[in-house]
Amino acid sequence: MPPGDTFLSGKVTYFSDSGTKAVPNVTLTLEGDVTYTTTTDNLGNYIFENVIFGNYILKPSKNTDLGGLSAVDVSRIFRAEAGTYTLSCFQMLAADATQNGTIMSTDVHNVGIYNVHYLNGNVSGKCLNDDCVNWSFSDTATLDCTSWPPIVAPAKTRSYTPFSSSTTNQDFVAVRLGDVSGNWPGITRKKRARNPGIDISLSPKISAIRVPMVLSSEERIEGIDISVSFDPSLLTLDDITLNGGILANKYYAIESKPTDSSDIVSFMIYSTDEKMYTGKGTVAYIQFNISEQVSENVHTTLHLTKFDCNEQPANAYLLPPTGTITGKVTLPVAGAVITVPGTDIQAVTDENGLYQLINVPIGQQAIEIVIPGYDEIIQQSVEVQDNQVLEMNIEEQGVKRATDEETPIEEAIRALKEASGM
Ligand SMILES: [Ca+2]
Ligand SMILES: [Ca+2]
Repeated sequence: MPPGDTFLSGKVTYFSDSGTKAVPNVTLTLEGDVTYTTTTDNLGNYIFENVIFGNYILKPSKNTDLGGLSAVDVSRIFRAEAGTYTLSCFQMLAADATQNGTIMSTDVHNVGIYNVHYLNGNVSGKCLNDDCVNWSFSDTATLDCTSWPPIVAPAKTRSYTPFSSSTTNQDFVAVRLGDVSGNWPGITRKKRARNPGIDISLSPKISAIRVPMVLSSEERIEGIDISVSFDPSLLTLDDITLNGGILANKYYAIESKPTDSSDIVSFMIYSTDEKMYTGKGTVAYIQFNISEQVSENVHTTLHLTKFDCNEQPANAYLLPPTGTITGKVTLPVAGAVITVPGTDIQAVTDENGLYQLINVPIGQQAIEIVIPGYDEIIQQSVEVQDNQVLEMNIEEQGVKRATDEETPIEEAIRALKEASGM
């Protein structure tokens, strides 16, 4: 049995996209009298060279490239468990994240928790199953799953008893556990202009804020993955809720990463039924408490660092928290114009002098009032609270009525009219 130029080779591909997707960095261990290891290249190919004849077991393994999980996968595992969504054989292998032969709520839970930690950039200590296995393999691309469950794992190894001549096509099909949709390695983010974020003015009177997250393109929403960065020295995550948004009281659930000292909060929204909502608008609200009561006005910035809808980057943005100002101008005027300088927020009083300004940014705000027949612009300063209605009445006291003097142009027009006998 000369070592000679004997070899054993094959390829590892992913289960989706008809096996066209190569899986690099798979470790292959050929174990026998002698043990060899090698890894797949960027095309998924591997080769053992100069293998000594003898008995061997060939085993693939992988613990890298852990993307591909999302709210869409969680939704599909949830619906498969509920019996409303049908999975292919390989999708069932992916859905059984706990590797116990059945698809259950623990699979939904484990993939969900893993995904929000992955979004947050830290999966250390998080596992999909007791053995912390992330990948599964099959020695064949054609599985028969008509008798499942229980899910029968295909052979994950190849045996050679003995290996006695060079051999090719010793292929494996790889499955990233949890990736039912088959979009591994996940979203590759193009370098794009950094989201400018929203600036929020915090003041001593504000104890909590509520920030809407808006999907601005219409989608049939199966799953959404979101990350928001914030300053943990000023803000503490209180809650994430669908209430008040377009997905409230519909078939959706939220999974979020428990709070820690991180400056990013990640969560996902996944559909729990085939009746999915199609539309755009505010999908959820993040509520923060002000962690240490600020003593004066300070500014803080929130950034939407990820917003993927159905495993694709989506058009989305955060809205600054706002309040409402209502009141009455007690001068006997309709048509007084009330504005928030520097914004396009404006209201005009009705015949009773009543007005309402909505979506006013929270914090200290200057308000300007222009009243017909009065020659000064009234300026007032108010403290706008998150999601609250503030009453501000404007009274005549101190407001100077305009003089009846003609402007030079009016004077010129009158003089012309008089001269022409009109
Ligand atoms: Ca399971
Ligand atoms: Ca996926």
